[in-house]
Amino acid sequence: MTEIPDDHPRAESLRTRHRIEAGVEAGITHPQGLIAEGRGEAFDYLLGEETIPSADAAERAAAAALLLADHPVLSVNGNVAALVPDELVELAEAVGADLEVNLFNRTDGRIERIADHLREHGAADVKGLAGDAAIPGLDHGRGTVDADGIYDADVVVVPLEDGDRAEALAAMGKTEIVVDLNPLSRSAQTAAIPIVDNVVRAVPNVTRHARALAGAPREDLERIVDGFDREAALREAERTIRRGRLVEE
Ligand code: PTJ
Repeated sequence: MTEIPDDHPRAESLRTRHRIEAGVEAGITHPQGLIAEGRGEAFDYLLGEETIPSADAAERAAAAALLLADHPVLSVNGNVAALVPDELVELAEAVGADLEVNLFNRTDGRIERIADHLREHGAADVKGLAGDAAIPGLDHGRGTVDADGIYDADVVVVPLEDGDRAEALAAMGKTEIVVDLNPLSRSAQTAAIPIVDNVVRAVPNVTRHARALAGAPREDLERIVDGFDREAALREAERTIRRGRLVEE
């Protein structure tokens, strides 16, 4: 990997790009993940490559919803496995969630490689290999999940999710937390809690909030979830992107 100087103004963004490239080389990330990364980078650039206040509010509401959940599950695809494996394991531990590999471009080989990768980063148990249940309304590949994982979950975190699947999961009555840099994507528009932030910032931020809220009374957590205004958050993100924030080249 080319050395990226720390003082490069966009060092973090360039490192993120290299992690996706390495993920493709390792057979973890799908080649289409490179295109998804490019789209994400464009939105992130316009957001100023930082967590805007409405995204931080969404991250806090997400932490509260995960702490309130009976069975929270974090869905892992090829992009997030390459970008934030340690951070996903930490979030799962902080909120008592399962990790489930769930792929848009599903192959058994890639599921196994991602599960191994997460275990190398400290995950005790990784779901997704059973594939013994189906999300109603989706074709076989895209709808396959684990019966004791996403199928059974009441709260699901779906980073960089495809719109059809986000809608189908919401139709099952699950509380959906989506991480997507595009506030206009169907996934963000469908989510109970849309987090318009880069997954590399969003996942550690949700963990930080969860640690701060651990042990809080249920009523306090419920107040945080109920007080989150998804429409206002989506509007603020879109307004910020349309205006564009200055990021040095
Ligand atoms: O590993 P698989 O087979 O499950 O495939 C995963 C990808 C991401 C390739 C697949 O779901 C896909 O093609 O996604 P899309 O339709 O390109 O959507 C990706 C969305 O995520 C876009 O709205 C991007 O703006 C957004 N995005 C990309 N990178 C990030 C991001 N959002 C947050 N953080 C990022 N780093």
